[in-house]
Amino acid sequence: MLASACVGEVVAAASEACNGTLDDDCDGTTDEPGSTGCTAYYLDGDGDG
Ligand SMILES: [Ca+2]
Ligand SMILES: [Ca+2]
Repeated sequence: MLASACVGEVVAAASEACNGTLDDDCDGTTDEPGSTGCTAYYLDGDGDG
């Protein structure tokens, strides 16, 4: 399972935020491309660019 604050429901009113860990809108995908603050790439988790 993904680390998430979700309880098994899609939160339609929520927006995915690119925070690296959580499925903010509970759609089953974490930090999907197009999420708020994200590019089409995965977050650079270690910050080395
Ligand atoms: Ca999501
Ligand atoms: Ca997120």
